[in-house]
Amino acid sequence: EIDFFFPKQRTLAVIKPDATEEHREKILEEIHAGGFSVTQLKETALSREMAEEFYKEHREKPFFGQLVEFMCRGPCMMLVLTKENAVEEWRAMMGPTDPDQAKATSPMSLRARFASDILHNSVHGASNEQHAEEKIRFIFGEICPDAELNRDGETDG
Ligand code: RTP
Ligand code: MG
Repeated sequence: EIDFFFPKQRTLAVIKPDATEEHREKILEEIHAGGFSVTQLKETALSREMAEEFYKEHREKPFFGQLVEFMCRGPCMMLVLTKENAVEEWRAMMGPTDPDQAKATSPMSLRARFASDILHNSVHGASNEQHAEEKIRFIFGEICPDAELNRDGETDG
């Protein structure tokens, strides 16, 4: 198995509460078609406190209140995606934060196809490898057995 020779990376993906059942299925299809392995999966309704902690980097932003409200209004699908360069590849698959920009620059991206506006934009992806590991630990509450796979290929940022 050739994968053995190349370090894999993990990222956290979230299908947000605005995604309909149909969107969810299509997003999951894209994930598999994109060659990601789903190594952990769970559906969770975030409490307000968890949503605040999850997006704590944005605490000072004017949209923070709305973002927290939105993220705990319904169930989220939480996924750990594993692939070489997973962080960057998943963000590319999502497309830009704002669906208008996504439609203009990457019309096949998930946000171009499924997001309704800059806040209700269907999917989340960790912004770098360190955030990915931190958020995976926060959501799944453990140090996952495959965490060691990351060490060799670790890069900052
Ligand atoms: P995410 O963290 O959810 O993957 O999204 P992102 O990196 O593309 O964007 P980020 O700047 O981290 O923003 C986090 C989420 O906050 C909401 N948002 N609303 N109203 C607004 O201007 C605004 N800007 C951002 C979105 O749900 C965004 O994904
Ligand atoms: Mg972000």
